[in-house]
Amino acid sequence: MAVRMTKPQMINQQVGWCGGCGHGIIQRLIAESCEELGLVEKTVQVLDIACAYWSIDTLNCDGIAGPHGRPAAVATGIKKVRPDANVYVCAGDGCSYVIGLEETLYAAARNIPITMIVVNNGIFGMTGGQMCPATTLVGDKTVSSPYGRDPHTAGEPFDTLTMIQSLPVAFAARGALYDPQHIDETKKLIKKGMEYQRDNKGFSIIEILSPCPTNWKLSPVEAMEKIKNANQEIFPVKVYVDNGGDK
Ligand SMILES: Cc1ncc(C[n+]2csc(CCOP(=O)(O)OP(=O)(O)O)c2C)c(N)n1
Ligand code: SF4
Repeated sequence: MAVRMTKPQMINQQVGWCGGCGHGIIQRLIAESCEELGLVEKTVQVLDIACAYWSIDTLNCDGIAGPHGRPAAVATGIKKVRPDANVYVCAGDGCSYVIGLEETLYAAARNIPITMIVVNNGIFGMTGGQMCPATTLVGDKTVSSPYGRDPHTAGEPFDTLTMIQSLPVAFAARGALYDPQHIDETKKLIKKGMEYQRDNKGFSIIEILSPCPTNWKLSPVEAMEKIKNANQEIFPVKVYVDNGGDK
């Protein structure tokens, strides 16, 4: 049966991302989730100033950009004064797991009922492709690890969701964008995070393995293959916590 795909009303025409970037796919999944849950009018997107920021023009909803690394704290403040709002963060792995790791962990530790969407592209995209200490794979070449990440000098990447797993959160999971099935599964994760927020269950975090063809210096297809064959080996696609906040 043929299925006619239409653009979610929540999406404007403007886009700022490079060709083959995963950010645009993620915005579609967010828009579809908000629309299907009837939450568009209540949604506040909280963005980081890195590549995620372009969605300030892409989505028809309220939005704010925090200083780099601080969107979890900004979203916490918004949720405190607007408990009825659908407050979600969309930010990179550098923002969420490096400079802003403290903000992310404390929002999780306090089980603040916000939804955090972390774009794990394994690099600092906006600033030109530096190594992301939390997520760049050992051996990956970046402008700050031109011979490949060396674990003896730069340490190993680490899985932040395993830290969050020990905290009293409602939902923590990782999705990926490398094929339609995983895109579909990732949307279900985002939607569940927003449902848990709507039902005041607690903090949810959805990390998404997403390509950055520009800084990985790969074609869009090669970038998707790298996620499938390499990144998901270290960062597995799975649900870490699903307790609806009932602790
Ligand atoms: C306080 C502060 N430190 C550093 C920067 C520079 N800076 C901007 S974005 C960024 C990292 C972006 O990487 P990530 O958060 O992973 O997002 P991406 O662009 O890859 O989506 C850095 C280091 C800044 N703007 N402000
Ligand atoms: S630099 Fe990378 S993450 Fe940023 S818009 Fe381009 S492809 Fe996407």
